[in-house]
Amino acid sequence: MLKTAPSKSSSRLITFQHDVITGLADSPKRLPCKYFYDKRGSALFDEICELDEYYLTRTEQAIMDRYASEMGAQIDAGAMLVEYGSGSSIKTRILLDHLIDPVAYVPVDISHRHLQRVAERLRADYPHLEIIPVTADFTRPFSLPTPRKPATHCAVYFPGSTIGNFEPAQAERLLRSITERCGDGGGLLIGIDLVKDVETLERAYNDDSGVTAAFNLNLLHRIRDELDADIDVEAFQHVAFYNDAASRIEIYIRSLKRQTIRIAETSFQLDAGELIHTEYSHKYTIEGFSKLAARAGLELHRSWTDDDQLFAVLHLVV
Ligand code: AVJ
Repeated sequence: MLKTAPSKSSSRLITFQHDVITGLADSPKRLPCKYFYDKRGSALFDEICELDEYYLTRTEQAIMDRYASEMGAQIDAGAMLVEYGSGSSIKTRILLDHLIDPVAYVPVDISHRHLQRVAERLRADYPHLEIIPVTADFTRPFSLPTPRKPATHCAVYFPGSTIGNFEPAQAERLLRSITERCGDGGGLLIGIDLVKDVETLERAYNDDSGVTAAFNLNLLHRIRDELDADIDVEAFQHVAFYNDAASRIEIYIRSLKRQTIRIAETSFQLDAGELIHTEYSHKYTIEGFSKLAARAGLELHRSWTDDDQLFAVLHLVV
């Protein structure tokens, strides 16, 4: 038989296994939140976005609906719009509707199949816009495609408070890479979740119907099914709370008993009550975020928020 390089999907699996084993070997234990988004995880996330408790998506969408024409006017003609973590590209549509002669839309997402389906629907709805999906983990270096019509500049759209997943130093590094990618004339349109009362924040990550819990614990299902791991997924629980000092929601998976999980040849011991960190969701003030962005070479140009100041969309320029 011919020897071939590992297929894309098998190398993805190797990376997943490597990241899981590295994270569980760490102390405290952790699992990267980017692995939430397999097919089921992406569907659960879409469900979260519909929850009463989860104000983020609805509020950001309302800001987009209300101000998309103002936002579109900030982005010069001839732009290649690159979206980081595009998911279902729902909020993007209103922006696309208001951009002046964009050259291409490049949704970047880690979930390959979901991205392909979304791109197909966009092509049907925007026949005059080149849609170039890129399957990539935007936290790692990746190259941008060259559109058929040359772009005059690159505008990055980074909605959804995804930046909140990163610790400030990482966020700064990611913003710096966006600055370098965009170059002069480029800019960033970014959605950030604002600091607010603890009750509202904690409710958003502990919904009554348990969708967020299922979303978090889906990570264990993925590890069990894709890595053929030995895990009693019923013996774990979702935990989410606000850390005021760090201005962030912290999400964990708690082991309900002392137990061992096995992945490939490696075993991991968990104590009863032990936490596996899965996600941070940082909350910012507009001022605080602007300072962070300034350190990465981006200057606040405009900001839009809702009447209750729950969420903000910022336009920053290089
Ligand atoms: C997609 C990162 C914005 O932090 O609110 C929702 C993910 N996690 N519920 C967030 C999430 C649990 C979400 N982001």
